[in-house]
Amino acid sequence: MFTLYQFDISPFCDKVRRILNVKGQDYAIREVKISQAGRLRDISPSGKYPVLDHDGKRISDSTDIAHYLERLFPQPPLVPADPHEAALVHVLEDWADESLYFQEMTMRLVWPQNAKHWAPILLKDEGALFRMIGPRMVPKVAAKQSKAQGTGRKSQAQIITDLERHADAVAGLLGARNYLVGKMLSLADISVFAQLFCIDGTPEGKAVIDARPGLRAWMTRVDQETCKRK
Ligand SMILES: N[C@@H](CCC(=O)N[C@@H](CS)C(=O)NCC(=O)O)C(=O)O
Repeated sequence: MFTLYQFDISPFCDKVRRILNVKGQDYAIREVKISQAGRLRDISPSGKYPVLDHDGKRISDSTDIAHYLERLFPQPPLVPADPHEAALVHVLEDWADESLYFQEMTMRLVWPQNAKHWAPILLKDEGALFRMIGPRMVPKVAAKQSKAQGTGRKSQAQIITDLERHADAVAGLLGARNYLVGKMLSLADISVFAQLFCIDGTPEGKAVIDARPGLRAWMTRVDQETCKRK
């Protein structure tokens, strides 16, 4: 039995849900309140989510979870057997998790025009008081993390320029292919998709993706192949 401790709008939690879907595994979801995340040390010692509970064994970090599931359920493979392809998948996953993530987080939760939409969604399960004061706190907390990483020191125009380069790079990698690495859906597709899906949830990000039809077609394909089958 799998239980996913998560924040619904986290790209890393989306990534894990999609991996579980591809592997054909059922799971229960336990939504974690942001206000309690740092205190639930028995569930997540780092305070970060996703955490996947598998019959009482807890695995944190989406990459560790991905490899855990890959070992348990090798079919369909999300990490290619070929070492060159596996290396490319790893590098793309790490780029998505460690670079694209800060763009999505900054665009959704720091930029005031988007934070006013996304902060209340992030806080939807909180108590009334936190739902009232939280939307003003979220952009400040997110900005602190984003500034420490570097993205948050850039202007919105600079971040859009970076995003355009990233989008061109993903579109260029795809060319006329269906997937980022090799001929099959892989962890690279799911990881990059999960971050771009969040970026697509901002008007600025959507415009960058819409301007690249090949990228949009790939996003639709990955979404369809990784969503939960009814
Ligand atoms: N490398 C981790 C990153 C997870 C992560 O940063 N999760 C964010 C939500 S998107 C989080 O839990 N933030 C809470 C915090 O930093 O206190 C993974 O791949 O799971």
